[in-house]
Amino acid sequence: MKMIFRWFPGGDDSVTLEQIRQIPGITGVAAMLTDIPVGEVWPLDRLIKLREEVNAAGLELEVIESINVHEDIKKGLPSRDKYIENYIKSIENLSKIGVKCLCYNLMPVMDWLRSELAYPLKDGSTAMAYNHEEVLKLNPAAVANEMIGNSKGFSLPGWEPERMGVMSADIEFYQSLPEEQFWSNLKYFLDAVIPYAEKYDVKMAIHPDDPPFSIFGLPKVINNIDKIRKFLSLNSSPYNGLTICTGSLGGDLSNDLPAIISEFVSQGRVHFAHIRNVKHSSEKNFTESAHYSPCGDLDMYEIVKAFHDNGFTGYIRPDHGRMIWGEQARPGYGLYDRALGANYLLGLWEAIHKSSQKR
Ligand code: DNO
Ligand code: MN
Repeated sequence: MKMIFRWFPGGDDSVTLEQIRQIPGITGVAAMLTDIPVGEVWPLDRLIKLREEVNAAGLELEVIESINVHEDIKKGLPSRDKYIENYIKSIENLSKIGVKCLCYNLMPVMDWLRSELAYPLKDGSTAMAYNHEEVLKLNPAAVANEMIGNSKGFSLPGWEPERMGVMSADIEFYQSLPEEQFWSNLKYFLDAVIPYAEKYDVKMAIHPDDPPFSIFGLPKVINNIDKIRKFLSLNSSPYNGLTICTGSLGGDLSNDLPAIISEFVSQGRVHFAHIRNVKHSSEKNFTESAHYSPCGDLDMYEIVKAFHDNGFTGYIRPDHGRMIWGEQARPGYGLYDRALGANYLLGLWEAIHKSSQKR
């Protein structure tokens, strides 16, 4: 297992590589080129520069999070072949700079969604929150603007401006697309891309849908154990793998995280883990909490143990943190709370590992 940290290059992050390097136990970062329009090839020269910058700070760049998948691929439009070709070319370029794992998602129209980016917690910190009723009240076309406004000038990772403009039309498209057609579009993508992921030795790791329940009638891809089984069976290569994001799947309390982790880690299908905690006030309403188990609904000991005991050898990163100690940063991606999270997770791993050796 390698503990890494998400970092946004190009001056897009208030957290520096030098700071990340000082967090005990962090060996590398998960990064992305934030300015390449979705569907275009990630240029090799830009990737080489990125790797050099990361390596110069004493860190590794083995994980890319994420290359977004063009909507035409998810919709199954004729133009998808050109975008798939570009995606494959990007994977080839990633392999040339030594990337081992590519985190991505196939959520239609939008990546993760929150109703509040700075919800005040009792301890004086703020965290991102999801309130289902509030989200349903939003006019989809206004969602993007609203979130940008709340985020005080930060744009959301993975939300390209041109993608926001066509949001309403896209939502209507998916509302009338038969669910099985959507799944066959995903299979078409996987069957085209996975052989190249194998060839270039870059493991694909799909991120779960966040939140895990349907909004605006959009189909869900990865939100429970059955969907994960279905997705993995679309293409049985181990290069068609998962990012297990505990906070995303944990948005639905009926998801048994240790059972999900055990099943897919033991099959060698999990390559990356985002570990964080959530605290529900009702079934579909939650705030992101500190990583420590008593702060939320998820049992971090059981979660880390499920990874450990099933022989997980991939990458783990702490996920969204709260804003604490007055920090001003990209929502979810400050330094302090994620650093606390990383070291808590490393502590759990060490304890679980040492006690397993004594047994
Ligand atoms: C949120 C992240 C996601 C993730 C993408 C991967 O903070 O976990 O945005 O990077 O879904 O494509
Ligand atoms: Mn995540």
